[in-house]
Amino acid sequence: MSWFDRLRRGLGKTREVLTTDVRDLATGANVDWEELEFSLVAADVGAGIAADVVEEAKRERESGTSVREALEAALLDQLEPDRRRQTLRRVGFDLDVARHRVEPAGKVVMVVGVNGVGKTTTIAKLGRYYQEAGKSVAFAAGDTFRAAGSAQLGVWGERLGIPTHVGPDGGDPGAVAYDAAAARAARGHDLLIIDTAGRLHTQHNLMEELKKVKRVIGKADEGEPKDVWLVLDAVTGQNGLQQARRFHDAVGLTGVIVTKLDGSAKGGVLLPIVRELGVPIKFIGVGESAEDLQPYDAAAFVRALLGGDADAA
Ligand SMILES: Nc1nc2c(ncn2[C@@H]2O[C@H](COP(=O)(O)OP(=O)(O)OP(=O)(O)O)[C@@H](O)[C@H]2O)c(=O)[nH]1
Ligand SMILES: [Mg+2]
Repeated sequence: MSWFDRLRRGLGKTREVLTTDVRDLATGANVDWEELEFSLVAADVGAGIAADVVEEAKRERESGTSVREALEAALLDQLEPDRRRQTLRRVGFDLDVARHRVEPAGKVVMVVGVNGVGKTTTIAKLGRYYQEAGKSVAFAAGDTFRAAGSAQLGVWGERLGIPTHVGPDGGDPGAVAYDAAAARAARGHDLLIIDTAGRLHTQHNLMEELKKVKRVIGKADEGEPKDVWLVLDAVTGQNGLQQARRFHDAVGLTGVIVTKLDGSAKGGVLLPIVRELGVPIKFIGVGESAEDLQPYDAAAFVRALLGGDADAA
C-alpha cells in the first residue's frame, strides 16, 4: 500500500463526515454551503474557522474553479497559507515531492503530551524514521512515573537497535534526561529523543517538571533541546487545543504530532492547531504500524481528506 493510500485510509472516519457533502458538491450546481459548514464543524474544525473556509470557498468558486477545487483551496489556505497557491496551481502535483523529510532543528528532541496520547510508540516510530534517514539515534526513557513506560521504550530500542537510556524506577526524570543528553554529546549520536511522563504520581505539577527537564537538558548539552514536540491524540478534538496551549506556555513547543487520526472523525482539528496555536505540525499518525507515522503535508492531507486519487487535480 502506498503511503498516500495509508494516509487516505487513516483519514477515513473524518472523510465520512465530509464525504456526502463533497460528493454532492462535485456534481451539483446547487451547493448547500450551510450543510458543508455544518459537516466541517462536525469534523472539529471549529465554528469560526468552518465559516471562514466556506466564505473562502465561495470566493474561489466565483473565479470559476470547480467546487471541489474551491474547497481544497480554502482548506489548504488554513492548513498551509504560504505554500497554498503554487501547490494548487500545479496540475497533478507530485505527491512524492510533497512527502518532504522532517528535520529536527538540533540534536535533542523532547517529546511531551498527556498520558495515553501515543508518545512512546510515536518515539519508536520517529527513531525508525531517522534511522532510515541514516542518523544514529538514541532514546531516553524520561517517563519514570510509569515503570512499564521505561520498559516499553527499552523494548522498542532493543528491537530497533537504538540505545536507550533508562533510569531507576520512580527516579528523577531530570537526572535521566541529563545523563542521556551528556551521553549523546559524548558519543556523538546525531539525535536523542527523550520521552516524558504524561502524568505524575505526586502533587507536583507536570508543567513544572517538564520545564525542569528542559532546563536540565540544556545544562548537559548547551542550547538543547532545540525541539519540543507535543503529541496530541486526534480523538480529543478541540480539547486537545487547550492541552496544547498549556504545554506551549510551559515549554515552548516547536512542533506538534497528531496521532490516532485513523480512530477519529475529528481530523478537522488540524485547522485550529495550525491557525490558533501557530506551531507547525510535523507528523501525523494514521495507524499503529511504523509506516503510519507520516510527515505532515497539508496538500496531501487535504487531498486524502476529500477523497479521490493522489493525482486528481
Ligand atoms: N490507531 C492508532 N493508535 C495509535 C497511534 N499512535 C499510537 N497509538 C496507540 O496508542 C496507544 C498508547 O500509546 P503510548 O505510546 O503507550 O502512549 P503514551 O502517550 O506513551 O502513554 P503514557 O506513557 O501512558 O503517557 C498504543 O496502543 C498505541 O499503539 C495512531 O496513530 N493510531
Ligand atoms: Mg509512554
